[in-house]
This record gives sequence, structure tokens and C-alpha cells, in this order.
Amino acid sequence: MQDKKTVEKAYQYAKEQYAAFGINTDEALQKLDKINISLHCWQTDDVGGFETPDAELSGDGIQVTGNYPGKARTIEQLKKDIEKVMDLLPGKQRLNLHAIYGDFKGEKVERDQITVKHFQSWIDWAKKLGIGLDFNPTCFSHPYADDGFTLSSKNEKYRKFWVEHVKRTRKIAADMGKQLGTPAVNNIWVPDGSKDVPVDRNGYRSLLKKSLDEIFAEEYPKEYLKDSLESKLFGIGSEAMVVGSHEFYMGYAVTRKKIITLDNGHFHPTEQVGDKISALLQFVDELLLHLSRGVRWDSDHVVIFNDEIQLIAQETVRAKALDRVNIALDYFDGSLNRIGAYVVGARAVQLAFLYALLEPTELIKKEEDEGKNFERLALLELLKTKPFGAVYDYYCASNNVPISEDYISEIQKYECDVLSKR
Ligand code: RNT
Ligand code: ZN
Repeated sequence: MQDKKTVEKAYQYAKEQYAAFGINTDEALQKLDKINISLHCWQTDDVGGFETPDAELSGDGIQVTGNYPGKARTIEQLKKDIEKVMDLLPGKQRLNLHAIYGDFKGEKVERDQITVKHFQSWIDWAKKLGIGLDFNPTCFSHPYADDGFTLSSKNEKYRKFWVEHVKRTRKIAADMGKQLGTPAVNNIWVPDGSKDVPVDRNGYRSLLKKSLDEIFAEEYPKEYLKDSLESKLFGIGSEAMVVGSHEFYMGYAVTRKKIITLDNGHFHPTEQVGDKISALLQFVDELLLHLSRGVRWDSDHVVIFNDEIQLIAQETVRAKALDRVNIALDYFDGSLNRIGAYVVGARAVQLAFLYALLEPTELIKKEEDEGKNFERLALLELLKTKPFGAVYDYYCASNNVPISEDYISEIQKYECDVLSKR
């Protein structure tokens, strides 16, 4: 068990260390506290959803591996899990729902028929917790997506079906935003693509553009709804071509004033998503981050405090863009305690943003502007061993959430008392 007095002492030391660089740790924590991470509901149940009891994925682009016991099988279980996660995190977070997580009460509701009534119990719950909601159409795990195309489908019946689905998700998200007093981001990701070399890339892309224009024909107030678009380089079953590539959505978002989603598992491994932030922010108002961890061909491992996440956080903070960058998690790993997966990932994101907020950027920039490259490198290296962990521990202590390794035993207890009984 961590002792609060020791944490306090370590914080005082850390405070002095950062003050020597002109950084005020209290102010950094105040800024960190304003960051609300949108927790993806789908790590609780391996992207199953509640359309039918015990819904299973139909293997069309989203694949989860692992069979760790205790996944959420009902809305009540999911809520309980998310509440537990939130209890183990300092600060206030949001919840990110997918359309297949509606409260359908055992009824079969087609995706082109969903309305806000299927999400009202979520909204009521979010209101009770004082949190915001975000939303996503689910254009996968469905027979009409089995051939690999949804919004860019050449089958007009299917294309229309998906257009209607996405239109409805925007309406529902706007309602969530209105009722909760914080805009809901509705993020559109479609798996559309082909396993082998197509010859009509152009045809598919013009269909996707047409569908999106139909979907966005209706305007909603910005205070209720924010629309975002997520690209991908390749996926399982779409190795040769993804219709919604980065260039496609970048062009679309810039011309239509939409938000670009950057999922850091969706780019070539040598590309740095952190580098894209200041580039895109010159042309779009906002970004949405889907923080993830790509490993070889998989884009969805649990986030850890690695170089990639650090650069993303640094570049957001350095660009003074915390109010223009929406932050969400996106990974699914069924091979470990799922509550643990959230807490490790969300804390890694908080640590990365804290690390960035504790950077004396102006000081380093001065060296950079004067061409003092050694001094810049030295400062960046020195920061790596400064006691930012002590600052984070103090943040946890002042939020009355488990400090440092104490969350491990809390999660073990939850597994024993709750998860193992499912
Ligand atoms: C898939 C995308 C997308 C999904 C979620 C479930 O590659 O990253 O964001 O993970 O919609
Ligand atoms: Zn994503």
C-alpha cells in the first residue's frame, strides 16, 4: 500500500526539480485534470455488443483474440465495469459507445431502425455520473457488410442501408450531446476495402464520397454533435486497398469541415502520428485521437507509455491544442483482465499528457531557434529521468484513487468478486 505522506514528500521534491526548469507542477496537474479521455465501451466485451443475446463478431475486419474470462454480457455488467474503471482513474472521463451497444431489451432492431430511445438508458446513466458520451455507427459484424463494403457498396440496397444507419447515429449522437450538455463526437469508420488488387478503386471512392455527402446533408448544432472520419492503411481482409484511406478522408474533412480521426494503429509503422498533428491542425478545426498500439499487422493492442503516445501528447501540448484534440482509446484485447486493460491504457495516456505538460517547451524552443542542437537534445534527454511519476502519484492521491501499483490488487479483487462469477 502506498503511503500518502511519502507521496506528498516525493511530490515536493518533484515540484522543485521541475521548478528549476520554470515548470509549475500544480498548473500542469490542473491542465491534465481537464483532459477527459473517451473510454471505448468495446474493451469490456471484445466488440460484441447487445444486438442479440451473446452477439458474436462475423469476422469482417474487426477481430479480437483471447478468451480471458469475465467479459461483460449485459448492459448492467458493462456499466458496472466502466464505473469500476472510472473509480480507478484520476480525473473525469467520457464513455464512447458503438451503435450495437443499444438497450434493445431483447428485441431485434435493425441498424437502419435505431433511434435515441435505444440509447436513452445510457444517456440517463451518463447524466447520473456527470459524464459525456461519444458515439459510433457500427458498419461491421453484419450480413450486409460480409462482402467487405458498406458505405461504398455497389449493391445499392446495402449502401442505402448503411447510409440510413449512419444518419441515425448522427441524430442519436446529437441527442446525447443535447441532453448531456457536451457535444458527442460521432466517429465514422467503415471497413470497406478489398483483400486482393481491385481495378475500380475510383468507383468505390466516389461511392464513399457520395454516401458521406448524403449522410451529412442534415446539419446539427456544433454544441450537440461533432462529426469525425477515421482512415486506415489496411485491415484484415482489406490488405490490398482500403476505400477510406488517409488521403481520402483528409480531402473530405478539409473540404467539408469535419474532424479527422487519427488512429495510431492505422498507419505504416514508420509513420509518426505525432508528426501529423501540427500538419492537420493548420487545416481542420479539430482532431480525434484513437489511441491504440499497433504491433506488426495488428492495430489494437493495449496502449502503453511508449514513444509513440509520448510524441502524440507532446505535439498536442506543444501546439497548444488541447481544446482542439479529442482524446479516445481504441483497442481490444481479450487475453487479459479487461478492466486492467482499460486502467493500464488510460493511465498510460494520462502519463503521456502529464509528461508533455511538464516539458519546458519554451526553454527548449529557445535553444532550437538559436541552432543549439546539442542543448536541445540534452534537455529532452534529461527530462526523461525527471520525477513525473511522483507528480502522477500525487494526482492519484489527491483524487483518492489507487496510487501506483495499488490498482493491481483492486482489479484482482474485482476479478475475484465480480468477473469470475459471470
Ligand atoms: C477499426 C477502427 C475503429 C474500431 C472501432 C470499434 O480499425 O479503429 O475505430 O476499432 O470502431
Ligand atoms: Zn479506431
